[in-house]
Amino acid sequence: MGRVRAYIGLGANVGNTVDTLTAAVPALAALPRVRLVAVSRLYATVPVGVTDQPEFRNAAVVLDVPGGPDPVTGALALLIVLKGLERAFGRRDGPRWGPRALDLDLLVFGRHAIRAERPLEASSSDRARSGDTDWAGAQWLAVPHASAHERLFVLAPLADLAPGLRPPGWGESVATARKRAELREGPAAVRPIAEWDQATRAWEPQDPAAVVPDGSTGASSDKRTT
Ligand code: A4P
Ligand code: MG
Repeated sequence: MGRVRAYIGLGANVGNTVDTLTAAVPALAALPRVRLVAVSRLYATVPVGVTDQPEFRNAAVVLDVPGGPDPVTGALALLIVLKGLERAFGRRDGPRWGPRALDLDLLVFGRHAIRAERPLEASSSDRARSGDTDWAGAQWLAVPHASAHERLFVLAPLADLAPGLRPPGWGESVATARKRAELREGPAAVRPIAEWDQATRAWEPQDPAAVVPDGSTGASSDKRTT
């Protein structure tokens, strides 16, 4: 099927979150036949869902990945690798939406809308949740990610990378969805704190004075890695 643009959401709120996310970027780039295309800004974000937990750090990356023989197979192969990386970075059992060392969500896989049964290797280690009837959705890979459209902590970094992207089923662009989410959640919920620097391969703290009210930076910056 050729190559596909895959957008991955990164999140962490346990341990040294910035170090974890910074190390996760080259780990994603080093995956077989994967090319890292761009990295979003890093955001400090107020917890959503389970609110009584530490603040998160969130970001997103664009990867150029093998499409696989068909979209379902290609996306599942990528999900399995992402779940393996989560475990390698110390993710342990925990409640849905609870604290985690690293969360890697497959937000968008090209133009494909996918709903597929979950193979065992693709499940997270969060077995404690198997008795949770609300958790039935976890039996599936859903792409675009089921809650990406609603959440500013996903939409803000995604809008850094692809503001004009219209993921299948959304009926609007990422930039428009981000604006609506920001009206709902307020500008303080998701704050850009650093820009990816390809030279140092790390997020470098952002000058607060350079942030204009819509959350973007006044200066243009190229986050592309190639
Ligand atoms: N799954 C289905 N579709 C996907 C997909 N597109 N990408 C399945 C990744 N996984 C997908 O996910 C549970 C199961 O969903 C997986 O085993 C997989 O088979 P998970 O990552 O193990 O659990 P989760 O992250 O708790 O669930 P979910 O639904 O991905 O939640 P979210 O949306 O990731 O929410 N607040 C802030 N500020 N920042 C955050 O990053 N994250 C969460 C978790 C809650 N609040 C947060 C944040
Ligand atoms: Mg997740």
